[in-house]
Amino acid sequence: MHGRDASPPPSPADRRLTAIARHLEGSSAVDMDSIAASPTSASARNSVFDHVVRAPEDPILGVTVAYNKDASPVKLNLGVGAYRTEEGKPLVLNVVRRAEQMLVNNSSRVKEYLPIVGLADFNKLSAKLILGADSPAVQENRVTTVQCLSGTGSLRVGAEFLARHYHQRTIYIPQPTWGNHLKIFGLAGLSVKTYRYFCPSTRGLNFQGLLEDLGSAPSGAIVLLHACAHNPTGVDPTPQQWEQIRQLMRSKALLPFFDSAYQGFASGNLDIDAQPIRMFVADGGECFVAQSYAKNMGLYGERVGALSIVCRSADVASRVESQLKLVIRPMYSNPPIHGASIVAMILKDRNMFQEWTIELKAMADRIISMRQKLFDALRSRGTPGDWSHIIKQIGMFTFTGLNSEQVAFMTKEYHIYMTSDGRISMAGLSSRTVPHLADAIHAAVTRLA
Ligand code: PGU
Repeated sequence: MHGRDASPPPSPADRRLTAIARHLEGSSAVDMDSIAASPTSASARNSVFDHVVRAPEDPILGVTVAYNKDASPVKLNLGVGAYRTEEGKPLVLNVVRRAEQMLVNNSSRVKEYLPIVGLADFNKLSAKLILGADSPAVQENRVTTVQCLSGTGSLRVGAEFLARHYHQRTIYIPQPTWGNHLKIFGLAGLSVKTYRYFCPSTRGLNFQGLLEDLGSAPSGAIVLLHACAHNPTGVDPTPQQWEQIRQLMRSKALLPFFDSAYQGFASGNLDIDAQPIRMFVADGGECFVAQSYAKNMGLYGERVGALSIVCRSADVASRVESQLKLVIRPMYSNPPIHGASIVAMILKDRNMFQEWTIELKAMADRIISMRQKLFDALRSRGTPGDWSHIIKQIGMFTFTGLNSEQVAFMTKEYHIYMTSDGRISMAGLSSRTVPHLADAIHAAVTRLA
């Protein structure tokens, strides 16, 4: 076997993945032959990786990298969707601290590997949290839930499963959407298309465009839906619009894949924010849900999430789970134990659950109060334009309508960091920093109209 290339020739799918990977790295195709043939002496040939092109920073996480390099005392990071207190500090929930303390104090706890699908209690409780405690699908064992690496990992495992086992390889994602969706689904081997979602002139939902695009999607196509608090627009369909979307999708056998990264952050209520998903599950059809505990439990770096696949029978669900294990095992073998243990403890204990919902509501309320403060501050400055979308939009973000030039100006002159599409993480604002942001927006829109 030595010296022999054991890998089979690349398939068309492999070649497509390589092309996507190259594109994402920001490099064009590299001519390997010309590199190998060039008459370079051993000493001048510095590295076998000399041809590697520097990739651009991530459009969202790269904002924090730039922010960290800025020495200004007034700098403000409104890029990443991560909650901050009124003092501008990251928050660890009291209930999370309490759960961690209990875990540490329990000397019978060990650090053995979890099963491939993760912590059983966590999975069961996560399914109930998103689908409802009395969900018939859960009671009939028609749901398979696997613990994954936060929302991103849950989306990726679901995407890989679909690429292997689903007959339709096209997924429709909203335009715009969280930037990572395109990469997650594309690299899993699915063909990614978009459906109209946002109307820039009304700064609201383009419902007609959405219905038209989903209406002309091929039968069976997968549709990525934000369960609530759409990122980056902060615009969600109304319950009546959700019902119309459901009817249209079911009539065309479109497969719903919900991304639930903000349960509890939109309305402050976990059940209300899960309603769109529950509508789809209630009709008995299939449904995918990726859940993240990054925001609603503040467990960002613990990477805790779950993928649930709702099936039509318990038998199908158990076969689907057996295949999910084959997806997960060669990726990361099994998920981490600590964060999932915290979540399971909080979801299981009545008092802790109650404490969590109160802390969650307080986070959601603080964000809502920032919306009003920013809106008032712009109005009192007489800033040109209609800023009512700041108070109408929902969840962690405001999609301001500021263009990339105005954003660059605010970063340069005011040390305010945000994504270039004009998205502001409202959770990063405080009463103290609102005037600074309002000054910056005012200057940007009056100077760079
Ligand atoms: N889905 C959506 C809609 C999201 O906004 C995010 C996070 C995720 C999934 C993934 O979250 P996990 O941390 O993997 O659970 N978006 C944030 C956080 C930064 C990022 O881009 O990952 C954001 O600022 O958009």
